[in-house]
Amino acid sequence: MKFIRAITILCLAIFTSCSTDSDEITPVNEVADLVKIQTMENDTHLVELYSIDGQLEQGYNKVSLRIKNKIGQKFVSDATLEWKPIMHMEATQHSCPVSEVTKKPGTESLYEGFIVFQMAENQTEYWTLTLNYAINGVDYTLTETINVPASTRRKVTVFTGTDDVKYILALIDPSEPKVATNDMSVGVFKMENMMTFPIVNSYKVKIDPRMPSMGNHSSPNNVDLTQSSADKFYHGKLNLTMTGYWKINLQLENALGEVIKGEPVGDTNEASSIFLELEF
Ligand SMILES: [Cu+2]
Repeated sequence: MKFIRAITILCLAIFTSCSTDSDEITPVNEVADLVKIQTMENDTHLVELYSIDGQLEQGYNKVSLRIKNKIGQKFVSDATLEWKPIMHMEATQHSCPVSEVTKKPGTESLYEGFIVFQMAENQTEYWTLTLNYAINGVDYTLTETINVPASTRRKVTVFTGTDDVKYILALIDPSEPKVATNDMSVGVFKMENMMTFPIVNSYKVKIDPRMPSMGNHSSPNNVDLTQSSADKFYHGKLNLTMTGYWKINLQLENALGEVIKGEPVGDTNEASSIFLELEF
């Protein structure tokens, strides 16, 4: 009898605490720290595109999205999807480096990934984004024009190596440079064809930051970028000793340690043929 009473009290305690908890749950705003870029639409769904500042631009972009059912206005939590950006140029069409689109951990409805726009739109040439997605075994698709303006400083560089491969190298961090030793990361991709841009593995990105306006001085204690097995990007340290305009001269080394693009900076050579830019 005593045992049963104990169980009863225990059950009551669990039920009481559970119902108290659920009463207190307010819906989490999963896009609270994001800004909407645009809402795309087909017959069945609204797709909201987000980024940190509500814009896309030439270079590396982290993009989030959520899908809302037009009927019921509920967000979809169990979609599988892929995206395909296409640049419509006068003479040709091509895509760009992209990640897979995956559910953001800890959210119900938010999906995320990255897109590297190696070219900006112009008066006559533009980008579209196609989303192919499936919900409960039913396939859907949606395509809309997106705005990809040029970045003010060079955040992505496209070049051909001595191996005749076309590469795309994009700055990821620092996105907010400081007078400090900054964590630096870039993505390195190769152009397999007009539509496929896989990540390049086991290379090295050598960096030499310079201030052209101040005698082209460098900074000490920079660390060249090597590939992380976790995110497949290239990581190193970038020491910025003052604010202003910095040109980050680059050399790309293949897995054999051979430089396949870029030149060392010195007295007779003020810049490498490949570089990124920062100004802060
Ligand atoms: Cu293009």
